[in-house]
Amino acid sequence: EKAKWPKETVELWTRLSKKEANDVETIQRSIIHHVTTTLARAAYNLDNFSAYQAVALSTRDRLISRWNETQGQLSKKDPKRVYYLSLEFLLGRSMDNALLNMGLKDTYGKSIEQLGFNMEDIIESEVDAALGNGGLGRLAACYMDSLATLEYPAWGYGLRYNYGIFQQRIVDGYQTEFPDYWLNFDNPWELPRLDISIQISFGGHVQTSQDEYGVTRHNWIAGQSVQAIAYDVPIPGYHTENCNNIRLWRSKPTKTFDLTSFNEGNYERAVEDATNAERITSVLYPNDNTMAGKELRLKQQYFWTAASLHDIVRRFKKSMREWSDLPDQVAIQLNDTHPTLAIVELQRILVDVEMLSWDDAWDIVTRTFAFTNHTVLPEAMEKWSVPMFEYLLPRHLQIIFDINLYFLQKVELKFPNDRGLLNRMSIIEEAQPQQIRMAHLAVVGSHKINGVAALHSDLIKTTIFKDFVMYYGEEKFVNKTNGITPRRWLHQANPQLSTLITETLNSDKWLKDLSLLRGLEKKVPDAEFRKKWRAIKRANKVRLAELIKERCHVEVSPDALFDVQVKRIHEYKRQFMNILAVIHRYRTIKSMTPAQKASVQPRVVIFGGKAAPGYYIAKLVIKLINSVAAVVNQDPAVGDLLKVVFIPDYNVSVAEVIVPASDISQHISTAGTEASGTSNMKFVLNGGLIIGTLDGANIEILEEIGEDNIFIFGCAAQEVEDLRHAQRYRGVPMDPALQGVISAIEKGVFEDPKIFQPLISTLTVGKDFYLISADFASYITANQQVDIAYKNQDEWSKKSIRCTANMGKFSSDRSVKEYADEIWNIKPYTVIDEGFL
Ligand code: GLG
Repeated sequence: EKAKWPKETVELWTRLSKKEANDVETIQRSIIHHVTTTLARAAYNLDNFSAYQAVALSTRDRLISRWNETQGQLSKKDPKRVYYLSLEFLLGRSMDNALLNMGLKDTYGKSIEQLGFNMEDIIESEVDAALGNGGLGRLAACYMDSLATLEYPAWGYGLRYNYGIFQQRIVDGYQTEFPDYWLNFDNPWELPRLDISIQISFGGHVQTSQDEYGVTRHNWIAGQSVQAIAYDVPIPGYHTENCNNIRLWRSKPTKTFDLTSFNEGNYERAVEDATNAERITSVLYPNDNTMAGKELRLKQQYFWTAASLHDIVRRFKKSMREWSDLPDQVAIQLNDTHPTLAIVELQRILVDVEMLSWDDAWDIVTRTFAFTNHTVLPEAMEKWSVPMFEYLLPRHLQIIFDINLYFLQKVELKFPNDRGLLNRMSIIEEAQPQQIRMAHLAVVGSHKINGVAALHSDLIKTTIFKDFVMYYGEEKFVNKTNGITPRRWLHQANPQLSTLITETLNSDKWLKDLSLLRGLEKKVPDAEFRKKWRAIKRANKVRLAELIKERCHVEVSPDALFDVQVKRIHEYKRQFMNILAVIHRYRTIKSMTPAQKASVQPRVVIFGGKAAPGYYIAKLVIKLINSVAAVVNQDPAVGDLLKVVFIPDYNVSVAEVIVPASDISQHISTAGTEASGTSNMKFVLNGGLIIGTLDGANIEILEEIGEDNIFIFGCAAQEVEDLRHAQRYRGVPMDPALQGVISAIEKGVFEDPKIFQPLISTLTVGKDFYLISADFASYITANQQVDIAYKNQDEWSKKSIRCTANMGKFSSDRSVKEYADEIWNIKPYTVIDEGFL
C-alpha cells in the first residue's frame, strides 16, 4: 500500500513518527498528556495511584517504540527464533524494571519529583503480575529478561489469567485464600492485539477417509470452538534497544452463532456456552509441584499450545521455506510437561493439514522441541486420564497412541522380549482408566531433555528417565543449571549494594557479566569496605523490619540475626523442621540462667510462602508457625532473644524487600527433592549466607563460594533410600531432641495440641518420609554454628562479601547462553536504533 503513496505523504509520516525524546521536559509532557487525556483527570490533585498510571503509560510508550523497532527488524531479517512455552510467568512489578533496563530511571525520577510526586511511592502503587506459583514461573521471568538483554530473538508464550496466584491472608493463624483479580485497574504493561484471533477447537470426532493415493487421512470434526486473543507484554533488555515479547492468550467466545442452540431457540444455553469459553483463561491453578488432574486445566493446556503453534507456524510460513527447514528456523522449549501437547499438535498440523508423511513430520517435530524437567516428585508428574482426554481431543489421542506404537516398536527392536521394559517406557500407563504419561511423551518428542541443576540432572538419568537413557544414550540428557537475573535481584532490589559494587569495580559492566563480581574479593581485607558493606545490610534490615511491623505487628531489632525461609510451603521443603528447631531453641532459652542468656545470639526467624489451597498438611504448618509465634513473641523470658514472624502473602515484590535483608536463609529440603531452588542464589548474591542440605543448586553454590561460607548439614541424596528403609524396617528411634519438641507441642504449649496431631503423625517412626528426625541433630548443630559465626561481625562480613563475589555462575545470562548454544542453536541479533516509531 505504502508504495502507492505520493512522496509528500511518505515524508510526512517519516517526519512525524520520530521517537519522543528522553529529556525531563518531554517526559513530563508525556506524563501530563496521559493524565489529561488517557486518564481524563485534572492535572492537579492526583493520588499516587493515578500518578503511577500516567507514569506507567508514558513508560509504556517508550517500550512500545522499542518493541516495534525490534519486531520490525526481526521480521525483515528472519533469524532463527526460540519460543519459550510456559504456563507461568511470574513477572512481579514492571515499572522499576522497565525504567532501569531502558536507562531512564534517573530522568523519570527527576521528572516525577518536579511534578510533586515521589518515585518510591509511585513504584509501590503497582500491583504484581503474579501469573505463577513459585520457582518455575519466576525462572521463566528471569529467562525472558536475560534473553532480551543478550539480544536473542525470543518470544514467550503463556496464558493471560484473569486471576493470578491467590492472595494469602492469615486469619486466626490459618491461611485463607482470596482471588487475585489483578486486572481491576487495567494493565498498562500489555498491548491487546484484538486483531490477532485464532480459533481453537475441542471435542467432536474424527473422520477417516482414503485419499487418491490410497493413504488414510484423518479429519478432525471438532465440537465447540473458542477464540484465542493475543496480549503482548514487552520485555526490554538491559541497556540495549532490543525488546522481546511475551504473548499471552485470552479465551473469548467465537463470534459465530452456535447454530444448534440458536435453532433450538435456546438463548440461555448459547450465553452459557459463551461464558464457558471465557472461563478457560480465568484462573491460574495454584498448585506447585503437585498435579490436580482437572479437566479445565487440560483445556488450558491445549488452548494455549494450539494458539501458540498456530502463531509460530503462521510466522514460519511467511518465509516461504520448506517444512524441513522448520527446525533451522524455530526452536521450542517446553517449560515442564505443561506444554507437551504442542508436540502432538505440530505432528497433527504437519500430517493432517499439511499432508506430510508421518516419518517426515515426526523428524521435524523432534528436531524442534526440547524439554526442561523441574522435579522428580511422583505427585508432580502429569498424567491425563485417557477417557477424559479422548472426549476433549479425540484426534490428538489417536496421534499419541500412534507415537507410542512406533516408539515401542523401536524399543522392542533394540531390546527384544522385555515386556517389563515396554510397560515402564510406554507413554500409556495401563491403569484403570489408562493414563497418558506426559513426561514420557515429552522425552520421546524432544531432541534434548534437561534438568535444572547438576545433581537433579544426574538424578533424572538414574530414576524417572533411566530406561530412556539406556535407549537413547546419555547425549540426549543434559544439565542446564538455573540462574537468576542480577538486574532485578541485585540492581533493582538492592540499589545501595549495586552502587557500592559499581563504585568499587569502577564500572557497571558486572550487570551484564556477573563473573566480574570476583573483583570484590580484593576488598575482603579492607576494613573500611567491610564497614560500608555491613551498613548497607543493616539499612536493608531496617527496611524489612518496617515491613514486618506493618504486616505482622511485631517489632524486631535490625541488630538481631535475620533468619529467613520464604518459598512455597511443601513437606519436602521442610518448613516443619525449621519451626520444630525454633521450638527447640525456645525451650533451650527458657531453661537458661540469666548469665547464660546473656551470651545467646538474638535471632528473628522469618517465614513466608503460600500453601496450595487443597494441601492440608502444608496449611497446618502455617498454623503451627503462627501459633509458635504467638507464644514466643510475647514471652518475657525470651524478649528479643527470639522472635518469630510469618509474613503474609509472599510474592515477588515482597521478596525484593526480604532478599537483600537476610543474614542467613534456609534451603533445607530432603536431599534429592528440590530440583534446584533459585531463591538460594538470590540470597547469596545479596551477601546473605545460607544454611542448607546437599540438594539442588546448593551443591553448586557450595562449589563456587567455598565451604567456609556456607552451612551444610544433613544426609546426602544417595543415603536417602537407605535411611528410609532403616526407619521403616529397623525402627530407628526418633531423635531425642525432636522427641522433646514433640512432647512440648503435645502438652499444649502452643494452643490445643489436637490441631497439630495430623502434622505430628507424619513423624511417626517408619513414616517420616522427609527424614526430619534423621537430619534433626545435624540441623541443630548447623544452626549453632551460624550463631557462633555471626558473633564475629567482621568475620561474617568477610564471608558475606565472598558470597557475592563468587556468584557469577548463577546469572540467568549464563544459563540462557548455554541453552542458546547447546540446545536451541540460535545467535543474538542486534537491533539498530533508527529513531522512528
Ligand atoms: C521447580 C522446582 C525448583 C526449581 C524451579 C525452577 O521445584 O527446585 O528451582 O522449578 O527450575 N516447581 C518448581 O518451582
